[in-house]
Amino acid sequence: MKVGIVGMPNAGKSSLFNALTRAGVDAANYPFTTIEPNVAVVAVADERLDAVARVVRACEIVPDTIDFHDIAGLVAGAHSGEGLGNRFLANIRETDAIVHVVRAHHDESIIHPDGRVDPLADIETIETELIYADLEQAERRHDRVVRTARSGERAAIAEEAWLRELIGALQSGRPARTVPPPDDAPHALRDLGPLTAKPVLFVANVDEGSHEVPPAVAEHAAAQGAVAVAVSSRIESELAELDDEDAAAMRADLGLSETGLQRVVGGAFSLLDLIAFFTAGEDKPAQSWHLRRGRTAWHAAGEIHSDIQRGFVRAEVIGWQELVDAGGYAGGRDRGTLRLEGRDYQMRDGDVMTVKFTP
Ligand SMILES: Nc1nc2c(ncn2[C@@H]2O[C@H](COP(=O)(O)OP(=O)(O)O)[C@@H](O)[C@H]2O)c(=O)[nH]1
Ligand SMILES: [Mg+2]
Repeated sequence: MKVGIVGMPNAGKSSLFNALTRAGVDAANYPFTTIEPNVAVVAVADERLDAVARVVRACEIVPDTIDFHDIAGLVAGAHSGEGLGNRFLANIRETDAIVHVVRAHHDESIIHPDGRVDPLADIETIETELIYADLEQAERRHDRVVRTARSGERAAIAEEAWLRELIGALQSGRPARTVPPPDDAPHALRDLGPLTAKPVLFVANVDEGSHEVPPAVAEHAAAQGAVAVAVSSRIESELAELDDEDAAAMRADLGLSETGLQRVVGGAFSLLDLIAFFTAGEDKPAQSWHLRRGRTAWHAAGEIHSDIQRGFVRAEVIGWQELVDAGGYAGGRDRGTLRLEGRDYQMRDGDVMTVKFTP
């Protein structure tokens, strides 16, 4: 899962990103992860995975991760810029969700590009850029689809009508998420990948000692069905420099219960309607994975490896709590809580799965 961090210059994106990087995972456990300077790979902590690992005597714990991309260069007019502006837009197009950092702290020593602290105005500046970027993309795509639609192809006709509606919405300042995708052109939304259709988590970068999302930001988020959290990017980046004990003491002093980073990671995670499932075995890693709700054992197998999906025969499935209660797989088999399921079994949150497959 990929999340792009956007916001005005000086909003506090890089400070938040640095804190996330230091809290990041040991890359050795994730051989397929490309380590890039603007990507922070952060583990999604899950106590259920720890319990599963203990009961099956797994050799290590490998939590699933979220990649946070620090996306610089979003300023008013970026959508029309050559080079940097376009490059940054390509970067967010590939993400599953957006974290929108907005300055709400009043430190006068930090310059604001527009010379005033106004979180709602900043949000609107960024959202306008994203809408312009989507509009340009949608118009370009429409020019092409209009020609295939003339051939009478059903999917092209549906896509053309959808693009026209989308262009109208964007022109009147409404985000792409307000226009439902066409039933007859199932790939249209994914092919276009509009930025303003992605789920958004607002992160209000607040004054040290404040824990409140400014009301204007909270209202704006609520109106979109989005979530907003308050974080001090500066404190989080300072806390990330300390060892655990000192950080805990400083948190207690500041009256911060949960880490701001956990709020950001948890918030980003809840944006997508995902469930967790686990794989684990004795002397093997215990691992967590994520899947869109409603997906099947066959889809789950594909998350693990395309070979496992291709050779899928059946899956042994048990709920994590049932596995813990039974003291392991053998106990689950005795109690009948470990079941055999076929490829169409709909995965549930917290399932522990072992796929039998022909290589
Ligand atoms: N006082 C204060 N300063 C901050 C906070 N977050 C970031 N800054 C400062 O604001 C400046 C810009 O922050 P940065 O994270 O680089 O912003 P970016 O341009 O969005 O990446 C830096 O000097 C930070 O130290 C904060 O929560 N409080
Ligand atoms: Mg930056």
